[in-house]
Amino acid sequence: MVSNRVAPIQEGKPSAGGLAIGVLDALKETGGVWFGWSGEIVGEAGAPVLEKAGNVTYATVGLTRRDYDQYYRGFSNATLWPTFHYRNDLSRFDREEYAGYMRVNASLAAKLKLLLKPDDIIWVHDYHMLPFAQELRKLGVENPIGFFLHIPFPVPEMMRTVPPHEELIAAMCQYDVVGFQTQSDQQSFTDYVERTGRGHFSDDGMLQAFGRMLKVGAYPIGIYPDAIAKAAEQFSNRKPVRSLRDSMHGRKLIMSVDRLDYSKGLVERFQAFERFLLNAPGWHGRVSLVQIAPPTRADVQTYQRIRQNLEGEAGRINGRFAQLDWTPIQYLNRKYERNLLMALFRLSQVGYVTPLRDGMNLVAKEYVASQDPADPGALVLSQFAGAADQLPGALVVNPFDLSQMSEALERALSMPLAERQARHTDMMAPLRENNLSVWRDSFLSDLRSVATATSVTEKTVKTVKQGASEARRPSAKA
Ligand code: GDG
Repeated sequence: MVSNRVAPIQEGKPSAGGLAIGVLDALKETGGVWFGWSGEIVGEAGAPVLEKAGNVTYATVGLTRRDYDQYYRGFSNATLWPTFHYRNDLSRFDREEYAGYMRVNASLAAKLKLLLKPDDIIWVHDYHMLPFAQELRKLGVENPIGFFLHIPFPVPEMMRTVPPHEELIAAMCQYDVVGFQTQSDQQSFTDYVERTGRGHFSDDGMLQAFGRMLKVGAYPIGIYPDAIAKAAEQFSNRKPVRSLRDSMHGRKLIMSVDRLDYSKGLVERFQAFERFLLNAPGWHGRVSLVQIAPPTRADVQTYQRIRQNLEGEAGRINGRFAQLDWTPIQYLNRKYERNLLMALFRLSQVGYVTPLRDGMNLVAKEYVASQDPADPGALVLSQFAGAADQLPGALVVNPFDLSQMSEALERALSMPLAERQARHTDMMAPLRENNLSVWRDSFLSDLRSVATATSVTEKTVKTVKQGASEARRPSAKA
């Protein structure tokens, strides 16, 4: 596994971030190496440091300040992240940052190469590493290399706002398999390649582009719903959960948990809750919204702005509606232990998950899995989260429509038990069917078979070409 950030998650330690959760859970079962950045800024980037925990070996390297600024803070998080989430108004392009992004990919590829064995298969994750396979190929690495994008892939018009878009797409075509969260992300990618005339699909469904043959597919990431259900139940009596329960005095609870990111639609969510309080005065004093939002990328400027904005909105709305014994919004800007979060989900009556764009959104899936089947909460979910395709029992909303979100909150809070149970059952079935192992195994099985097919084709092509040139070559006798 290769990703920008390697998170050596120790059990019980808080960690926010969907990629880390997914990759670690998927790797723990099979064992393997996880290669990437250690999270440290160093004077000079050295060789990978290896640490083994269970059957996973963590191979990490530091980044210099310049690498961090250009590759991570710059091109990855100030150009690609906003554009891929349809916020090109927040995106900036700087040639030097792009050069830094390419340079770091090349240097990480060279470091990984030192660790590679001939039969390794390499699975690369996310937007920080679009050109990683291309750099490995330049070094002569022929192992199968797959890529999975955890975030949305934008429509071609949006992709073209990133100046080096064509180089990036060409680089992505150096992988053997390119995977997306949803069919529509996959479609956006293939639309780009086909409309620019840079590739076409052959009869066997493989994409031929930029001189390579690759498989493009949708592999929606999952969770382990039964393990989550168990953890949620077991942690239900932990002190912080009990304290929250006691402080609610029988009030209903709406729960939201997100990294503090503008793509998660937090401001709109607070405003829709405000609209709900305006429209439904009967609920005053009877319901609270708890928003947990651990900060991330705090040194990227747009993230500082969203934080200020959100704090302002929470204060304004609370000032407007709070009573001496009731605070409508509890806004907590910190991380919590994972299992505790699941228990908080179980305690609440509504999961309120309304990103403006999201590759998948694991919180929505975790919310459903955490519920008590005898008395489950209802889920209000944005239509722009990949998870909306997979959770048929959710109340799906447009996060830009505050009135619709306000109505959905009211409906969720008043939903009869039988309907909540039916919706919960409808959602648990697909969560079990498409759990995290299915995501991992289907991706890896495609990667193995594509790599085998490609190497057979290449060998055949080589043999045929050799045969042909030998036939043309005049024999010594002649
Ligand atoms: C990216 C894509 C895609 C959150 N706060 C805390 C905490 N979390 C955990 C959640 C969940 C994870 O972090 C967040 O995952 P999401 O999927 O919701 O969002 P991103 O971090 O943006 O993830 C996303 C994902 O990758 C996987 O492919 O679904 O679309 O953007 O698991 O529970 N965990 C702990 N404390 C917290 O305070 N322990």
